[in-house]
Amino acid sequence: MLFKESCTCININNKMMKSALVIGCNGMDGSYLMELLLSLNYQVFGIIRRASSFNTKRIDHIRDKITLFYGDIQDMGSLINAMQKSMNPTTCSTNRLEIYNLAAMSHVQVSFDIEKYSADVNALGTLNVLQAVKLMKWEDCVKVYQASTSEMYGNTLKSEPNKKLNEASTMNPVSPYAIAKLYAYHLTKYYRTAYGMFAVNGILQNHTSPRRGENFVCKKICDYVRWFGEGKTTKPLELGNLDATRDFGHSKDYVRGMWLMLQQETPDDFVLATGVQTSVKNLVILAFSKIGIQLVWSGEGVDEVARIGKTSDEKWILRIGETVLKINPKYFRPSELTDLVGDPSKAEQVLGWKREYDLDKIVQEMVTREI
Ligand code: G4F
Repeated sequence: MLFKESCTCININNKMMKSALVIGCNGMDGSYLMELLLSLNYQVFGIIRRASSFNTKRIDHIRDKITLFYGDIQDMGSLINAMQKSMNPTTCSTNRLEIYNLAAMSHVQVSFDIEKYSADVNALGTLNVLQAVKLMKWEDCVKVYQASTSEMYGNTLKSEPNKKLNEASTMNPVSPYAIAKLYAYHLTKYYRTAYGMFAVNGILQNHTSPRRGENFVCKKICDYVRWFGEGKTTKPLELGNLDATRDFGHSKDYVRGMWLMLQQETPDDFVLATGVQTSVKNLVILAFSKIGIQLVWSGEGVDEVARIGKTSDEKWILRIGETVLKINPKYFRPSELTDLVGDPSKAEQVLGWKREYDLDKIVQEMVTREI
């Protein structure tokens, strides 16, 4: 049974358990965050959207430890219902419900095709969360985390080269996804200043893991390399812009940062990043190196291809020269965000946040593991 009728806050050693409600809990970040919260003895609640097929594979292993509500960020009634059932009104101000808003239409390229839906979910959905708290007068009962994104910066690095993006950098979004997220970012700040709500933005650079959705670039590349290594595919991998650079971190590190943001005395916004910039092309090179293949590149633009070059594994020797990657322009975006890299100094200094993964470790894990 998904639905739980009322909150029964458990008392361990006379200490009230902390509670958290994760909106969009069955995504990559939601699943790792709920694992973290359970390890910290939280009572964990989550909202999932109804779908015709089961969509809980990332959280099935913790299903008996959490309480799920059906809901939708576009449906304020369902948000209020879940908040009410997750909250303990008797300990409101001392034991605030932590609300993590991770619900989003999170694919940048797809947002060019479904512009209004992206705004409905990413912008107005966040309004629903914050307004629900205000209308119910729960400002003193909750802390809200808003999943903001480095996509909001757009191509700021073009005019500020050699810099890393921090909390003060200019935001100039270039996709429907990021424009909607910028609205939600400002709304979160506005609710903080206008209504004294504990509401914070985590401005996160691209983060990934074996649980990442299949159509994000790092997951797509690592899955391909694993399948190629296992002989499950012979067709070349097709990608779009290889020159784009991103700052890739691990979701597990980033959900720890989210949690830290809600443990502070005063609400504030923080960047989470690794500070390391990697091109999509270098990501491909790194992933193939994990199965003992060095690539040889030729051609330019849409004609660029990668072939098997030198190899440290004799199983590839007879396949040297085989094409393993080509460009498919369908993956180009109407407006490209070319470069991103973040500066996590504030999070490191104020939150004491420290990442445990570097890109080599992330890719090693993702090439080896499916989920
Ligand atoms: O993996 P991506 O689709 O992620 P993107 O656009 O950076 O967005 C992700 O990170 C953001 C934070 O910075 C989040 F807000 C957002 O929700 C999401 O999680 O693409 C990364 C780069 C892009 O430049 C894209 O053009 O890879 C390039 N790319 C090249 N070929 C490709 C492909 N991206 C995808 N998805 N698929 C390709 O075939």
